Amino acid sequence: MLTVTIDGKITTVPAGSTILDAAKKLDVDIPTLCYLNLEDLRINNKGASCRICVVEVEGRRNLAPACATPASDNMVVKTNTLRVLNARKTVLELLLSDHPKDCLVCAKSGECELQNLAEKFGIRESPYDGGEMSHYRKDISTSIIRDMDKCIMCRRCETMCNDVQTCGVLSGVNRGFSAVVAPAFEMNLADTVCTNCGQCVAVCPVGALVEHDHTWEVVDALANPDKVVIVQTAPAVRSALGEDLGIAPGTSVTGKMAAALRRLGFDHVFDTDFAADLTIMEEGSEFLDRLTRHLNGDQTAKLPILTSCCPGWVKFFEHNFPDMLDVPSTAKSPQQMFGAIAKSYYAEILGIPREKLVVVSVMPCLAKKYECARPEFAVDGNPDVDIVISTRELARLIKRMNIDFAGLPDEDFDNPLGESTGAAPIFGVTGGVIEAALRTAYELATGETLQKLEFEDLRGMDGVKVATVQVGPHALRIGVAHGLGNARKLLERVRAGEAFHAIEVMACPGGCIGGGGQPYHHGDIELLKLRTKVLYDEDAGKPLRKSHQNPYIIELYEKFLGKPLSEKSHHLLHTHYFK
Ligand code: HC1
Ligand code: SF4
Repeated sequence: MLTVTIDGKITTVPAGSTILDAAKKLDVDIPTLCYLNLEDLRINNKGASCRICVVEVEGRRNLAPACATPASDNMVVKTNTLRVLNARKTVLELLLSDHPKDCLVCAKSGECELQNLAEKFGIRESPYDGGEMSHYRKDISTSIIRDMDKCIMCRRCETMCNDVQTCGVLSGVNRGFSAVVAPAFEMNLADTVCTNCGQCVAVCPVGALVEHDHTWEVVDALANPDKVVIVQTAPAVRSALGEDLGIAPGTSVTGKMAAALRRLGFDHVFDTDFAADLTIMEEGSEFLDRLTRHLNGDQTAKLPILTSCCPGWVKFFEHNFPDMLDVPSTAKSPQQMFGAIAKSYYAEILGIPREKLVVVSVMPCLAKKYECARPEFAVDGNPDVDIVISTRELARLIKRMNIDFAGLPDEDFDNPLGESTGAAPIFGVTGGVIEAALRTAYELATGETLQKLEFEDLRGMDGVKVATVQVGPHALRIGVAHGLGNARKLLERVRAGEAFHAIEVMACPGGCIGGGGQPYHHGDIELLKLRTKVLYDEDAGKPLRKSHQNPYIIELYEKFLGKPLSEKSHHLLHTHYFK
């Protein structure tokens, strides 16, 4: 261990630690901008490019960046000398001299790390103002808006896109005022292999990368007397929405969320969790069908089955594994199953044409905005899901409409599309979809009651998890990956011939709880663990915990779909993939 003194306080840290690690241990605040390190998720931006974290180290002539300078034994550090403060102030003034001053209308206002530091350092103008500035056109995709005039070249997005997600879309190009982080040939994101995962947005410290906001489309729809407007909320939203509305992290806000959506004026408040149960019925049945045929020697029955509910992952495998498009499950995602059922079964119940119904989704994810716009998810140009807003956008809408969220009572979802079992909320956590599928597949395959519902080997933050699960006579080899880089590693193993029966992939680190549309986590891994706990607790507290027990799913099959994998189910609930 190394002994380090910072601002007169003494601590010990293991070899390999940085000055910043030691400062964190002592609760000494050193400002950072480019720094990002979520160790459990192997996310580490090593750029050390912004130099806002400089400190004085006794015996050294130059100031040292705390995030990239290794601690050494008996090191003495000062973080708040005049020299340090002046250096940080200059860094901020230089950054601000090439940064638009439109904070009033910036999507990141209030959450911008640069704005917060400028405030903290009392910067009112920059002596470097008035010189040359960078100018780029805005790049607007269905999911993401890139406004590179605001980029501070911290390169967090690049690390995320290339090292963590292995998508290779973003890289720093050019020099001086032309320097920018951009796709190849400065193409629009929508024309690249970008998966819309939104993880670059999740880590951008400023307003250079933000979600494409669709809240005004929702306000317009709600004000239209000719429309019936319904809403579905994804599993992970309830684990984090409260964070943006003054409620302690780690608090489930499911009941308050349902109440708020009702106050916003939605005609019916439903739950994607209902469709998650439906997904298990279809995907679980597809898995058992493929497994049985495979065991009977049918070469066309491909294994492993891959989950297909994450649209970032779907676009990733379409681009990167075009030779394996017959491997993923054909089941649509819960979001799209919900839309298809709402605009057929539920529109029939209401006795209205599908065009009169507006389906709004609240998702932790930015790729869901892209997913609902895919042409195959529309009938005669009318989409199954009309508008997607993120968790952050819902919080914004609740504030805009003056709803006292913390003071709301807990309310239930409406039925028939609002009921769910415990298998559904865990969809929002890495490993949860496959755990939910196994609960149902086990009982359907064996006819026996599953005694222990928690599959501990499939839980946790390891990037790739592999476990063997006994289902009757079959020892099933299951894989789980979260983050697209981990997915790539696992899929390469499959391509190389390693045998698996089923694999779950979620594009975002931690699963949807860490989605690109969730309240900003600012690199706090503990926050992601708290969100995970909310969803596991919600599962544990439900009276029914297996999808096939959901009474409204049973009714949907009896009254409308027939049975899983029926012709009608195939037509409404399954899809195909494109090269
Ligand atoms: Fe997800 Fe899913 S779990 S993809 O992560 O399968 O977004 O929460 O809604 O569709 O149910 C996201 C979450 C979500 C779908 C479900
Ligand atoms: Fe890369 Fe995901 Fe951002 Fe697209 S959305 S640029 S894939 S990190």
